[in-house]
Amino acid sequence: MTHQDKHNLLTMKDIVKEGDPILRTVTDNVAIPPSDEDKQILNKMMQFIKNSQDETMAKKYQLRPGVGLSANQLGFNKRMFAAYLTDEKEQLHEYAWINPKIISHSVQMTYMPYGEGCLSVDRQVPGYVPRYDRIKVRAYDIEGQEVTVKLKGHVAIVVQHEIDHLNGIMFYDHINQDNPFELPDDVAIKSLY
Ligand code: UDB
Ligand code: ZN
Repeated sequence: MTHQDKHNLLTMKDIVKEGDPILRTVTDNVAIPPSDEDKQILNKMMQFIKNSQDETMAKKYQLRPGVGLSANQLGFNKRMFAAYLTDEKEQLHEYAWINPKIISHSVQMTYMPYGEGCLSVDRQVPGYVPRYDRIKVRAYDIEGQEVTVKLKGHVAIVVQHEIDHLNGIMFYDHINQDNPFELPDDVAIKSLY
């Protein structure tokens, strides 16, 4: 790690917190192929997530262990996000996606049994966040190549959470106002775990 890199590291203070209007903005599409500047932003976002999952780095820079980050969480009005996590089958998912779109989804829904949090939200918000169990996403990767990927379970939840950010939607917008642990009864729902 060079001196220069260190000062370019994203930390929690770079992350926009709830209340900032950028988190309620429907973000703009990014030009394809992405500019060097957009690629650099996306690479830094991915590095932040990886650092946050590295025990040494997380401790040193006080990072919350994250699995995804959208560009508007850094204040950029740009339609792109990074996600990095291993799924239920120990498969690694590493996505740096531009202009992502859910092109189809299951009727079946799912939710995180302990609810969701957010790197932009410094409080606990109890309640179930119903999500599609399976999604098919079309996006452009950092090289500007179109990709179509089918996802399910936890990684599908993460990608829906990030695409929501790009549409100005927060996870708690999906929580039932009257009873946070009530689920919609018009669809079959299963708990993730
Ligand atoms: C997260 N992390 O990064 F089930 F190994 C959350 C925070 C807000 C708690 C840091 C997370 O869910 N980590 C996690 C969960 C597991 C297993 C595991 C690590 N986000 C990302 C975010 O706010 N992006 O905008 C919130 C997640 C809640 C549901 C999907 C994204
Ligand atoms: Zn979030």
